[in-house]
Amino acid sequence: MTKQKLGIFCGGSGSSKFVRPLSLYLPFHSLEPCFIVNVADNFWHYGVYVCPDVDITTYCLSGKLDQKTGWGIDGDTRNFVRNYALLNPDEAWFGLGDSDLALCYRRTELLSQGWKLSKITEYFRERLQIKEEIIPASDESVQTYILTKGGKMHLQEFWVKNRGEPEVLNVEYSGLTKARPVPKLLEAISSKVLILPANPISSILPTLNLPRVREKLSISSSVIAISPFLGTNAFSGPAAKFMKAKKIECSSLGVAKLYSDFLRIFLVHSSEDPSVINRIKELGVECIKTNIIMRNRSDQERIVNEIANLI
Ligand code: FO1
Repeated sequence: MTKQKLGIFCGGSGSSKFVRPLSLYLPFHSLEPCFIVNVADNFWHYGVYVCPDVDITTYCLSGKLDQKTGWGIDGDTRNFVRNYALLNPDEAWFGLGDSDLALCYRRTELLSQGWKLSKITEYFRERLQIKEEIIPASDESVQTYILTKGGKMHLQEFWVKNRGEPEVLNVEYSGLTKARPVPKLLEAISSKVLILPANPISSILPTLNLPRVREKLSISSSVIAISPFLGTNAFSGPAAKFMKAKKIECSSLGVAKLYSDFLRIFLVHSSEDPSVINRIKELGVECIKTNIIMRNRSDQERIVNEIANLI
């Protein structure tokens, strides 16, 4: 039986818990997941091009992800960074494991031979025997910068080097006006779409704001999203800090407003405040309460089945 494509918007660690369960259980519902991944946290470090969200998704799907951190490869060694730190301690703040470095090194080689990021990601997918499509949102460079009292810094510098501590004044993207979505992204969102819980500002908006993406979602797609918030707390990462800086309510309601021009169904956690749910419904979005916290395999299967039934 032919399977229907489901375009799935992903970020990094926040979405990682959902990626493998979706790949395992969606095919039983005749759905073929296509993972559309944020590229706005990509950056150059140690002389290589690192694409954290693309790599997190790749490692999830190949069963290699370090589940404890939500990034990197399980059991990876750190010889490179440890030795680099002896020579250049100020720049050794990014914990790239040795096997992870090998992948980033190969990506850098292929980029220097003129390959596009989407082609390189496809090549890695084949080498690592991953069945599912992984679509980096754009082949062009898009960068997320965080404006703080101490100055402007790249997202990775804010989150990893400075441990997400500086007060955030604003979040800006560079390259977004010139970047185009890769053609496969537009194909993957032509019918059914799922947006995973991820930082809306730094992981989802950079993809949504690429030319034609929002327009295509509002015209032709049926879109379900899972909230990355429980009350006023984000499940992971600096989402609340970024939303506050952008003067957007730090809650599921704030996220629903960001997606309201195309969102059809929003899944929020069972304990979500009824007044928040009513206000989401007033936006014209169907809001469904369910347990969106995944603790074990049966939670994973349950959530994927619920999503598949809604689709
Ligand atoms: N996050 C950290 O908090 N500390 C790290 O040292 C770190 C290293 C790292 C290496 C490879 C990779 O693909 C991701 C890595 N991350 C690390 C995660 C990453 O900074 C963020 O989770 C994403 O960029 C958020 O979208």
